[in-house]
Amino acid sequence: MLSKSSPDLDALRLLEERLRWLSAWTIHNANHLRPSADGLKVGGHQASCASMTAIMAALYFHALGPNDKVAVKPHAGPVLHAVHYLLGNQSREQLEAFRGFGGAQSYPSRTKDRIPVDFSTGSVGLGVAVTAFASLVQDYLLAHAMMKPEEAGRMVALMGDAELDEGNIYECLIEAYKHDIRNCWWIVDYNRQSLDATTAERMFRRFDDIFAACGWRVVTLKYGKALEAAFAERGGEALKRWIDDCPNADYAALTYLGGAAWRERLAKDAPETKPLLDARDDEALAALMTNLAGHDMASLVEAFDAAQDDVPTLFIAYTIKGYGLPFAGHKDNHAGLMNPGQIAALRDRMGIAEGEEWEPWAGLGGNSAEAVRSLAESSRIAQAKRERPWNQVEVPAVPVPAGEEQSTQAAFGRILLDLSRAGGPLADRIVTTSPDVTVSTNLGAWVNQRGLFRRQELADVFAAAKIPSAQKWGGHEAGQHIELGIAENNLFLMLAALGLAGDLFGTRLFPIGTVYDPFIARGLDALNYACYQDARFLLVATPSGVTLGPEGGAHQSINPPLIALGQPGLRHYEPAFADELALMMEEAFRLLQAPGGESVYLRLTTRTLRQVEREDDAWKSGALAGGYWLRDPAPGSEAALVYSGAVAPEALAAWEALKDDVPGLGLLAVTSPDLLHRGWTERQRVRWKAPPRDGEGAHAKHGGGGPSHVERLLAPLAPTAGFVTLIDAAPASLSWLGGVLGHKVSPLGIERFGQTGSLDDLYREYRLDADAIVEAAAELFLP
Ligand SMILES: Cc1ncc(C[n+]2csc(CCOP(=O)(O)OP(=O)(O)O)c2C)c(N)n1
Ligand SMILES: [Mg+2]
Repeated sequence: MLSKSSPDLDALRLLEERLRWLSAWTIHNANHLRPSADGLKVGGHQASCASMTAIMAALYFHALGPNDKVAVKPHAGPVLHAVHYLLGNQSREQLEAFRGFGGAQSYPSRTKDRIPVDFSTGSVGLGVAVTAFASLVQDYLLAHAMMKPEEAGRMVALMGDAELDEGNIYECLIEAYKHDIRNCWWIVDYNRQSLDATTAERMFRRFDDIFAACGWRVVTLKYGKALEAAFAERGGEALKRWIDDCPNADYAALTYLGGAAWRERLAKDAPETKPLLDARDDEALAALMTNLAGHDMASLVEAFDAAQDDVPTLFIAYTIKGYGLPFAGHKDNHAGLMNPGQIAALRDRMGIAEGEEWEPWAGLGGNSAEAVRSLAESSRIAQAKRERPWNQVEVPAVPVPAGEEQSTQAAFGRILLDLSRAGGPLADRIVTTSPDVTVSTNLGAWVNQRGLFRRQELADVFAAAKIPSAQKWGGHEAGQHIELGIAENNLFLMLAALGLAGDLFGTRLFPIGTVYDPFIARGLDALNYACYQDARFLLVATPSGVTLGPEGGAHQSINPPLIALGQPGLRHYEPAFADELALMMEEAFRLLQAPGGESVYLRLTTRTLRQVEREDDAWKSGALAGGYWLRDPAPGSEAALVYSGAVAPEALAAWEALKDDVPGLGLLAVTSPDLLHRGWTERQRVRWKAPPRDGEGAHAKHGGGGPSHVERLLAPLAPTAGFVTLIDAAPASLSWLGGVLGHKVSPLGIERFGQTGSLDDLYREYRLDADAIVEAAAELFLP
């Protein structure tokens, strides 16, 4: 263990000061020095940064190993940039452009920042929880010998205490406990302030209980070494008692007011502390009272060194928001910025000359500078192997399940079963996961084949007792299905972590998550979070829409296709037939590992449909690009029917009914409203000659130089033509198609909550049946 006088600690303290300075200066520069054309406040969080510079110095320059991965509290992003600036991984230009176009990001971003960022953060709580799921993924890879034990590391979350209010933390804790996760540290910057004010003390000690109940070791880092020494002095016990009883708001306010205020208050509330007060001037008293362990290097290093086993550990590090800055402790300091006079005073206090603000080691004497630099350079994180190449897996042709009548959900289960039986590298890299809907989304056959993943053997009690069941339910290390509890938010965090396995651990996995379509909404922010950091996964949502019939209104999804239209990084396909689904799954496996690829969302149904006969494969490229003519329109046709997914039979029936009265009537199958829309807007972007936006390279091929796919599809129709659109979802999912070439549209779809009933009842009630289509068409096409 390191002692207080160890030179390492002194160097770490200097590094801490440097992080505090550079993070404050980066934010100051962006707000006060960089020219602002629009007069907007740039922002940044100097107080939130200062709150955890000691924690981050101890972590990055001492505790972290080369395989450890960290999710950094979003508003401490500038500290992470400062760490990498000191390590030589970050440029001054990027720091100068902090929060500017193309500069260092406000919140750490895996995809946009130029420094190594293990997990993006921003939406509080999610970046914390994803580390627990990453620990589970690491265990999965170790168990499957897809990663060497010596490459394993610790998954670390640096979190604000307000993040402990997010429900997703507790959903995650429960799931993590069930899976017995290891090698995970969560370090709470326990400054007892959130954005608006100080936080409620009624939660004191409650967090400890909750985490301990879920199998975590809780390490509370409350008093720094100076305070602990003071407790041994005369009056020390009274001081400790007073601190322990002090409400958060009072402690924060006194911190802000400083030494004289502490003295007055302690003299009044705890007169026994007089000897302690008499022995210190105001400045020393203020330093003592803010010597919380989260700012005390010796305490931090000691605590991290003492937790070197694999037990998941919560460190509650007491801190002061804005530590060492003029607004330390002020309840409004969350977005507070030092004014030019205050930053100049801080610079002088740090011994940094004017004009040398960006110099990494400015103001340090020769010996100190050398010690600090060598500590930084020798830190294990400095030698991290950050870029890990990984192999691509060959994607075999995905055969179409046989059967004249089948649903896309049944076909999905069948395809996975066939893939499993055929074996091979792709099947071995598939990991399925589901929030308690494994059986009802048709993953059962796959799970029977491949088993549940469990680090400890899980006996299949029913099978052992010879109780008949179609479903095997035994778990072992080789299993390839991760069964989750019902909390859908965890599904998306699980998919995020699985979908980053390549970047984090050097092995690409092919994660497939299944969920009921309406409950996507339950995990929407986590889904967005997964896409934002370019995790790759296949999301299979089934059943969907009112087509699930008697299941009723509470389970009927209406808006997921609109969600998909607005979600970058997620490609929506809505197949009607098994051959479309097979094609899309094959494409998805390619996309999941393609450098410019993305995740895929398949919206499926339990409705059994008579399959269409194909004359050739010409439909396939269109189906992958978002749509194809199931019945070609005549050139110059005045009319078409347009449908997506499960309502194909109604569209076909209406087409049969109308084709004689409306010559040249086309029938367009839209397999992806999402892709058609993207292609259309991409084309506009090309016309405007704007460069592709960040992360959208994959879509460029749908626009390119020529007309987009949707423009080509609609081109045969007469400019005066009209079409009816039909989808078991919000009609706006397709109605926009009229805007592409200016056609008239009559949109059909679901706009009200559903109810129970047979398909006939429901399609009649919600106007999805052939009669409704014919009526809508009559309005459009007939004079
Ligand atoms: C989901 C979500 N809600 C709200 C916000 C806005 N926000 C940013 S930080 C924060 C609270 C910060 O408190 P804490 O986590 O304690 O961090 P501190 O700055 O005190 O270290 C809030 C509400 C957010 N980023 N994400
Ligand atoms: Mg806080």
